[in-house]
Amino acid sequence: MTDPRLSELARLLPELKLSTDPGDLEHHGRDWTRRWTPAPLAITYPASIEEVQGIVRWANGVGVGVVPSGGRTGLSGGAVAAHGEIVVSLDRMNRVLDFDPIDRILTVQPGIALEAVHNVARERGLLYPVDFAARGSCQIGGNIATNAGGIRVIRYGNTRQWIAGLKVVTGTGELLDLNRGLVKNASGYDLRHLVIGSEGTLGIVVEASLNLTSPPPPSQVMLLAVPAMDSLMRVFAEARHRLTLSAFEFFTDRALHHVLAHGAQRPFEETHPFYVVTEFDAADEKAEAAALSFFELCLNEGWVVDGAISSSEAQAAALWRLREGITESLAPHKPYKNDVSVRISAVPAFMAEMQELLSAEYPHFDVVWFGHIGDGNLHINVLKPADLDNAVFVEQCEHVTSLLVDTLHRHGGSISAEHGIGLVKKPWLSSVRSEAEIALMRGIKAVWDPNGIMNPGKLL
Ligand code: 2HG
Ligand code: ZN
Repeated sequence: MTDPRLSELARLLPELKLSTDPGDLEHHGRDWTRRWTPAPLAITYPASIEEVQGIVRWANGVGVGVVPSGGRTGLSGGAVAAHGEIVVSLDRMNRVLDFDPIDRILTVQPGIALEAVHNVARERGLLYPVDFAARGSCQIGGNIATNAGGIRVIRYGNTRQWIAGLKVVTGTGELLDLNRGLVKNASGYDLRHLVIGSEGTLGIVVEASLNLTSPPPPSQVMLLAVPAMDSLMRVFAEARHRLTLSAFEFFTDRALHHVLAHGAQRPFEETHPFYVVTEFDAADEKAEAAALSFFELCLNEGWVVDGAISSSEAQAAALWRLREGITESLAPHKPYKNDVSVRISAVPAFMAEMQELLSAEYPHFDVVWFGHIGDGNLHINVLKPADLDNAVFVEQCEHVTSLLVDTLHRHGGSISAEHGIGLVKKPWLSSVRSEAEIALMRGIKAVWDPNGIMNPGKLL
């Protein structure tokens, strides 16, 4: 280790696992956004809160940026280390620390995978309800730092709703123990909620207490073929009225085209403009009958032209695969991603305006729409035409984003619904947050992280 700053770190924390191996720098220096070339100074793998504090104190002393690193499944560049930062990988801090059945609180280290949290909760007869396709790779610390959403927000809310307490190492290396699992705590600013969604810019989550809940009754999954966006809104209103929903997702024929090309099974013979995947409680015959009468109504009204309903877990999983496999199926086409939200009622007008703008200016682009339409959250992936130069593609996509920003502005929407601002959406932060809000955010950052070392360049 030739860098004197790293020798100093090794001297201060002799037990700390540290790597400058090029493979590790490459692996831990980036997330699922592939736009930046990783160039961290080194990767650290702390095994304790004290080691995390030690790293942050050292970084303040030598003026090195600190990039917290979880599963790095983010899509906004929030975990990229491209400027000689020290990466703090939480991979080794992945244990379950405590479970209290009276409180129904599970206390974990930040590096535990979301799927492992699901499994531990299930073994206790309970549910941790935040869920999305990256469950096997993403880590709870990253979920908290980004206030992760996903496919069950419609029923259970975002990660924020499930955090009973947090231990956080601030940008000065101080350890905060926030809320301690209390249900009621009316003692001033709730700093826990500042950390949730702060994208690693205020501190590092080093322990989390998660609220668990009762699992829902058995469910069914329905796939619906929908001829028009207005019909889709009617289907949604009716589903919400008649069923107890735990998900209401949509995708377009282009999305289906790509998942099928990636190996999924074709659900219907014909293709249709839109598809809905919805999951709802189906505890007994009465609930199943309600689902069928909902389907019949949609069919009779012409809002739906075809449908399939799961009658086993395997069938439910196969229907879910059509929606959850989309991101993976698009990856080889180097997609430029946008993740936006508008009020649910504004979705049809917003989408129609955007599609008109896109087909006028970029008729050669394959634009794939899908997402959590029951939350007003749409994912818009523009795929790179094979013959288009990458730099030109990115330039044109940034213009697409500015079209989106204008359209979103008219509909009161947001440029980031659940993926965060990170590096990718930073140029557009001021389109959704006022000058006064951004000034307050900067002020808060300066108090938590006076030397500006925490995840530098992200968000603000
Ligand atoms: C999803 O909902 C994820 O599947 C990824 O948020 C979205 O790939 C995307 O654009
Ligand atoms: Zn999503």
